[in-house]
Order: sequence, then C-alpha cells, then structure tokens
Amino acid sequence: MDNLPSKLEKSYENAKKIIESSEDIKIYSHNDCDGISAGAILSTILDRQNKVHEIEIVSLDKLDNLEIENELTIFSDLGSGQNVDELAKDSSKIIILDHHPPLRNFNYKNKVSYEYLEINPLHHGIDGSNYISGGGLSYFLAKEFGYMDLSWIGVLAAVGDMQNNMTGKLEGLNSSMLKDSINEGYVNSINDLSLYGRQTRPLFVALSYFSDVNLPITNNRTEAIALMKNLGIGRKIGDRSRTLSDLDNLEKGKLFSELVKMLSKEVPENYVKYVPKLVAADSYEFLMEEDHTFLRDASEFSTAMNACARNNREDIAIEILKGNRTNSLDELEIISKEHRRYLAQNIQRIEDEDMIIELDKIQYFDGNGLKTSVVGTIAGMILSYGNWRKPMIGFTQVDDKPEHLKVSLRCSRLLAYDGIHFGNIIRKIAASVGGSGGGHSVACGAYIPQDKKDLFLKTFDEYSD
Ligand SMILES: [Mn+2]
Repeated sequence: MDNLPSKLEKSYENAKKIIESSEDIKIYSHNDCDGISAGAILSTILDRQNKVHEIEIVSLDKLDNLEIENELTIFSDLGSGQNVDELAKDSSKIIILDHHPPLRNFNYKNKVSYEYLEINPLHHGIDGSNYISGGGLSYFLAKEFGYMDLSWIGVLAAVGDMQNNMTGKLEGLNSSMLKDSINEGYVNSINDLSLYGRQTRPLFVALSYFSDVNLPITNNRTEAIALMKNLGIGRKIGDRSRTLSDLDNLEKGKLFSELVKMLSKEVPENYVKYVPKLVAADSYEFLMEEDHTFLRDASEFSTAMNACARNNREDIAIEILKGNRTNSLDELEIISKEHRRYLAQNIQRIEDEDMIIELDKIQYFDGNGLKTSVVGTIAGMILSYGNWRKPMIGFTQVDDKPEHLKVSLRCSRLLAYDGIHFGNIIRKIAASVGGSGGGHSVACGAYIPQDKKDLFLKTFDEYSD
C-alpha cells in the first residue's frame, strides 16, 4: 500500500490545519518505544513550526479525569481507548493519533461541541497491530508537513511495537513508511538471521540467548562457541568479538542452515514449517548511526528506548531521537547498563530460587518485589529457563496500587505462528476475574485484583479456544 486511503489523507490535512492555527499545545504520548517515538516526531514537527508545546509521556492509567487545559491537546499511541475528552471545554481542540481499538466511531466528531479529530487506522479498515503503529501515524503527519526525514523514527517505532513480528517484515502502511526512509537514505533493510544484538553483542552471546525453542546453545555460551567453531565462523576480529553484523553472507548462510536443522529436530512436526521464519527476518539498520553501536540496529535501539521508559527517563529517550545527544547519550548508556544489571540480577534470583512453577498448559513465577515495569521483560528472558511449549506468566504488585497485580505473559513465536493469540486470551480471562488486559499474541499483560491470582491461573490453565 503506497497511498493513504483518501478519508485518512483528509484527516491528516485537517490535523495540519489545526496545528497551524494553534499556539499553545500539549502532547500526551504512551510510555513505550512506540509512544516515545511518536512523541519525538510530533515534538519535532512543532519545533519546526515554532509552536510552543509541552510533552508528557504517560501510562494509560494516567488518563482518567484528565484536565484539558491547552488550546490544542494531541494524544499519540493512546487516547482511542480512553475517555480522554470528558473534561474538554467548548474551546478545546483535540487530536488523537492512535492505533489501538477505538471506543468512539469515526462520526463521533460530529456529536461534540469542541474540535475533535481522531486518526486511527481501524476507522479505515486498516489493522493496527501489523500495518501501522503510533509512531507511524505520527510520521504520516510529519510527511503532510514535508518532513520525510523523520521516517526513520517511524521505523524504529514499528519495530519497538513488534509490528513485524508475525511475518518478519514491515507491511502495509509500515512498508510505505519504510520506503520513504530508504529513499531518504536513513534506513537499510536486510534479510538477516533473527538474533538479538546484531551490532553490539558478541555472536556467541547472541546465539546463547536463542529462546523461542530450547536448543543446546540456549543459555550455554560454550555450546554456542563450539557451534561457531564447527561451522568455521571465526570468533574475533583483532581483540574484538565478532557480532552478527560482522559476518559475511556465506557465514550467515551456514549458520542459518545449521539453526534450521537444529530447530527442526527439536520442534514437533507440525511446527517444522514455521522454523525458517523463526531463524531469519528483515532487520533495519540506521545508516546515519555508527557501526557497532546499539543505535545502528532498530531492535537494539528500541530496547534502549524501552529501558528509558521502564526507568522513567523518557526525557532522555526523546532528546536522543530529536538528535540532541551531547549529554543524553552518556545518560542513555548509564540507564541501559543499570537496566541490564537489574534484569540479570532478577533472572538469576528466579533461576537460583527455582521460582518457575509449571502447570498443565502454562508456567508462572511470582516476581514479588519486581518493578512493575519490567515483569514482562523478565518473563520473556526467563522463558529460556522454562518450557518453551508453554507461555510464561509473571506476577508482581502494582507500585502505587498494592491491591492489584500486574500480570505479564511472553511465549515462543512458534505458538503465535500456530494461531494462538494470547493477547485476546488474557483480555478475556482478566475480565472474567474483574481485571483488564490485552496486547500482542506473544507479549501481553493484564491488571487483576490481588486476591484473584489463583482463580486467574486456574482459568488460564483450563482455557481452551
Ligand atoms: Mn503503540
């Protein structure tokens, strides 16, 4: 898809007019990589238009009873699913750019007394999980202003939002945005092994984190080194360990075939057809960033953005994206390092204390004391210590609401390829115990009342579609 549907195009023209006619602007955006990227794009548009504005990165629960105080309030990567305009005044102007399921329909704007414009792909029959994210929606607004140089931030947002997760590619409106970023010379798309840490992780370490299926190399660096040796893939360049990005195509080809072979042996026969998709996917490189930095690879960059979000340092993330790097880059390094240390410590604790409990169809751990914001990340990383055939569910107390539990689920992509959508399942089960939830097929979460944990687990373990 190269062009926007005409109704959507009209909405963007309209959004541009509203922005041009406003002087006092507030942006609310979501506290994850997608939302931060969306916020950075919007803020850059407003900077270039010389518009005074403030930006606040928030979690969804901060939108209840929100005061609408500015002339124009823009919501990005959130807002469609919340009653954000309850306190709007007749003079308020509201723009929502969101890809989550909307509460209000396309004609809602005709029913209210204030200026209301909601841009949501779902109003135009476009899927918001695979074809466009919050950052992408903001990018198309930037494009309306002629700022196609911001397209790379939209690509980062899409990767951070796992929009390419099911097919290993950016598709739909995402692919048209990707084309812009390639034409502008900011992004290179290469089909590559799908190992995390393309630019910065030594290859043997990247291999040892392979966790969609437990392989001999999973959590075993010695085995990973042995595998490279068997394939004749050298470990070092000078005294630096080689990363995936250092490999030539011949080496990548050998590694691809070997991983496919190992995996095909390990998975049930009906999963074998999904194996190549597990091993290779398109990856995106930012050409203006230096080689061997985590800013060069979209996946690694998105991890750094999420590390900022998890540690309430979205301000740093936005500075980085807007190109103000003099001090923020050092800060980002510190935040990322501390984040990795916190994750490693807690994974060690869960592993040492045998905290993973396996039930019939699920496995879980009690992350008592774990920061609410990282329970999902930990669930994903701990999957490789459990049983990859079952989803991993983590629980922890909600920081400022101890009577609630945050629940996070992660699972192997193989289960999603096979058609299971845990985001939908967790939404239903959370609702059945008086909570709320949702998300992607392989990464999702919920909030549930503390005393409903056992019921939640029991319902989940007995659930069948
Ligand atoms: Mn999003």
